[in-house]
Amino acid sequence: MIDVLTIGESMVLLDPLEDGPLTGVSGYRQRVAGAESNFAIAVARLGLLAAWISRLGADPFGRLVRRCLEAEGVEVHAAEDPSAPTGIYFKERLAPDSVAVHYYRTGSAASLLRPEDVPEDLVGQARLLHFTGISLAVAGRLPEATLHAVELARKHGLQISFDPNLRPRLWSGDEARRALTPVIRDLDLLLAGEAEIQLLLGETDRARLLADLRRRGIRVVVIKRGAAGALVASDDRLVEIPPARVDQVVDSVGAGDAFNAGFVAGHLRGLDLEECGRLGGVVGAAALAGTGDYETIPRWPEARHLAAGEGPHEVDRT
Ligand code: KDG
Repeated sequence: MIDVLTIGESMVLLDPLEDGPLTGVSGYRQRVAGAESNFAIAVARLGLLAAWISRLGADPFGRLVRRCLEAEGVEVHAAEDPSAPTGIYFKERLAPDSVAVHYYRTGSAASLLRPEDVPEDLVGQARLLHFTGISLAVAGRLPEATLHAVELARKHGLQISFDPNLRPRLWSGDEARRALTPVIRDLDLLLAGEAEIQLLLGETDRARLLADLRRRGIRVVVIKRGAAGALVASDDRLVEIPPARVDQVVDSVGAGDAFNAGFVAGHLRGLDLEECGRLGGVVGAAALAGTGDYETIPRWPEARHLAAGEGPHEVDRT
């Protein structure tokens, strides 16, 4: 049984050795990143079985992505495409919370993932499918493949979680609204940044926003509010999650994926909404501490400990 299945593009991340404009940096550290694989890695670190569906270039970068995910315990279901490359992107860290991204991913192998590449038997073995708006924003066939995975997940009775993950470099607000509004319905979990869900639904009033989401059949709504914490709403509960303690903000990219993983890991273990929110908060906060997207994410015992407010304890992060 797979706990969490996800689908999307991962890229080699060229992470600058220094902060500031890329015209001035002396070099890059090679890493791996991608919202859905960040999520899968974090879920695996939190002790659950995660699988990731994608497509990789038949190139050293594709091998690097596969090796990195497998080393983190994620089951990789990705064919190698001999005629399309693995995508690459650069981060440009102007400030910890102002990180620009530069993509070299047009025509990448992952963007060409087709519906028939999504193995139905694999979907049938999973408890939850997690997908994000990035997979629907990429030009190519990945959006179609992702929506097919969602259809299969419904057919097989999986829980479904979704994060809009708006990326302005991939599409405009209007394009995102057109594509994502129909997707935001009949979900078990919606995990969204406050500004992005307000933009997508054209509503800033909290009560009206939550009522709209309830009408759309969203069972649990999680609104991520950054330094203000989070709000978790279900049919009968509305819980304010205070912000987790943040020791250091080095780079905010990937923190949302980490929050999602903490929340979902708690949810799949049957924890109460508030505990799930606290787990999301501490796992998200941990991701802020490093320049990579996921490297500083804790393992389950440490995450539980932090969420219980007992303070950090030493664990092996290798
Ligand atoms: O959430 C983090 C992602 O934005 C990052 O890893 C890169 O997947 C990525 C993307 O498409 O922007």
